[in-house]
Amino acid sequence: MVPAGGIGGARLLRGLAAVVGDDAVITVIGNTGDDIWVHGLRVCPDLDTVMYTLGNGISEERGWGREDETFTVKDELAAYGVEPTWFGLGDRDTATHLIRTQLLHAGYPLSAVTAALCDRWKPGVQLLPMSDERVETHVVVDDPDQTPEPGQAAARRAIHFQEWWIRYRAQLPAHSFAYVGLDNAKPGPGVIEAIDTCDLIIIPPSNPVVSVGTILQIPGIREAIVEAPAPVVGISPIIAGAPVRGMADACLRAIDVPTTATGIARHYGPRRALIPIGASGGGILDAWLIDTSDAAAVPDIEALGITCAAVPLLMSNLAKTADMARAAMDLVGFTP
Ligand code: FO1
Repeated sequence: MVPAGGIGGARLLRGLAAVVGDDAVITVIGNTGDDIWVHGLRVCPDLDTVMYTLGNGISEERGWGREDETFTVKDELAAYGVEPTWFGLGDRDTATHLIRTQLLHAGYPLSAVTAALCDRWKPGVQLLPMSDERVETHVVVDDPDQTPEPGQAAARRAIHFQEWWIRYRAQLPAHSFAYVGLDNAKPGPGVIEAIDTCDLIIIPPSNPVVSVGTILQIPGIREAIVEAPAPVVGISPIIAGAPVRGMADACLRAIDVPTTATGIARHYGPRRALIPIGASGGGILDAWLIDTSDAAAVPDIEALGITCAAVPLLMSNLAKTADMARAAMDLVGFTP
């Protein structure tokens, strides 16, 4: 089972699928906190990134949206002066949003809609939304439209994660994250069952705050992973103090977590406390794979009660990603 966000999670899944082969069932719990209503369409970026990446429709260059994409509709909307002009709505991608929006309006839950869309893309994994309820990540920032009076603190405003991420490139310092709708959200169909019955849990190199972190916020999911019978191995999204892609550092700063492989291991926490032996550590990790450039951190991470190894973590091609997936399995003694 893999709780995944966008690009990092999707790319790891390609390597994992190559290692375990067609007979294995990979269940992906997809982050839906990035989801947004745009021009009346429901857009689910992290679900679509997994679906397109594993269905071979992804734009490799962008890491999101479709290959061979055009943005004519986006440009026409901008010509009308319709906001949000900052959102990159692709023409091919719009077909996915139109179908999803129609099915949601017809009353189908997001899980059923996602399954229907995957009928076309055949990603080769079971893609389950973390929840069928709407949960949206918002970011509390200093209001960019207001200049504070001298000596006055800036007014704060919550903006949608996508506006912070795309329009402001996460350059507006984030004070905190708010998960709108979280209070009445429950795990989507099949999510807890997948955690309880799977043979291995891999925490992929997705954004630990707004992707994996959001999934763990859904009541019941984190608890299920802590108690899961399967081993849990994570892969660091931070190499030598920087995210490989994206802006996870801006997110980690907002929650006072160091942008280091060790910082995130500590943030996720050990599943088993060192003392008393085997007691719950309250965390989710049995093991943590870090990059060779961070090898000096292995002893510190092992001292947390988390088994650790350092291997090359750059997913620059399928073979290297497959090696990473194998190394993660080896670290917890799992053979597919
Ligand atoms: N990311 C951008 O940086 N710019 C965009 O214009 C953009 C549009 C977009 C449209 C559909 C979609 O599924 C994803 C899109 N993304 C875009 C990526 C999106 O912001 C993701 O949520 C992040 O990459 C984090 O996972």
